[in-house]
Amino acid sequence: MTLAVGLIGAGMIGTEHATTIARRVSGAAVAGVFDVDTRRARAIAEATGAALFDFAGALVASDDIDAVVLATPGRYHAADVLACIDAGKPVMCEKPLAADVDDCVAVVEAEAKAGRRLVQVGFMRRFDPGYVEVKAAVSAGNIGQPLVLHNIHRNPAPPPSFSNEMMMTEAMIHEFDVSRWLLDDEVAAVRVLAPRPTPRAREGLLDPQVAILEMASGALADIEMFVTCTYGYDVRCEVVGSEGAVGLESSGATTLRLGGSRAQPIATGWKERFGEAYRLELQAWVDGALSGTATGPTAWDGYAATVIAARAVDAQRSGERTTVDLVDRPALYRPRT
Ligand code: ISE
Repeated sequence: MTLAVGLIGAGMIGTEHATTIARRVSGAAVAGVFDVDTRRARAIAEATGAALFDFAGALVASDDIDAVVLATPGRYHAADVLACIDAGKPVMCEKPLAADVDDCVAVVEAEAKAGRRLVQVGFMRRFDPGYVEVKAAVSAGNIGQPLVLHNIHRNPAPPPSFSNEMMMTEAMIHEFDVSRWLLDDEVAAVRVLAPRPTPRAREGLLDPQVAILEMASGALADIEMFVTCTYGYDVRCEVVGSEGAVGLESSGATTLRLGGSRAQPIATGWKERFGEAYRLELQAWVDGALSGTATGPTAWDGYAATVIAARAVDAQRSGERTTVDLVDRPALYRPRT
């Protein structure tokens, strides 16, 4: 069977997902597309042979669509995710699950009520082969008890409208998820600090910023987010444990040794760095949708990351240590014993 995928949101990441599904994912085809900007939707329809829909609800309800990729801005996600759950259709929702914590709770409650996993959240770092190796080493106990996780997330330049809040809600949210996932732990409290901003930062933007997460187990995770680093797209991490450390270098598979120095290339952007992770993420989602056994990041993971981001924005404004509290985790999201 081929999974007929409907795409809602044909912007940069939606177009990337549609192209990946059409060319590099097996078992699926882009069957429908909707975007408020019909020009963008038409471009995808022409490239993939997908049908054009007049509104998102019609695409979700269509008998010709088996599953949905949601790539609109986060503030529009909740209504469409809830419609997919209602229709019993798997949905791959780009991060954040929703911009608002209450909307995330509504999604978690609706899915728990439906009694089966239909939502996967687009935390693609979990599919990046480098991150997967780090996770395997930590889970196997190779480095002993994890004590500190260092995360680095640098972008060459931010979009013009990028704000201090978006540092948390749009960018660091990846590391909020990575920290929970790598350490298999929840976040108990967050602090946010900022050094003097780089002179290259737009007026008013605190850049870089550093978040410190206290994990429930007693481990710490720090995140340096620097969106105007200028030199490249640089994402990496290191977990320091009681017996050793395991780390992930930026992107460099190749190393050049020349003239007394050693050099590795740094990616120029997210597509180059995480293109394969996006493909693996979509393949896992398609496989899960076809077999009825979803495995990727859950609505609960999306909810937890949005709560951490909201508390991090509070911490950024107040300068205070801010606690992070989650609602009770429904049985659907608890590990099976
Ligand atoms: C951006 O906000 C994203 O969402 C991308 O997934 C991430 O890789 C990038 O670094 C962020 O700035």
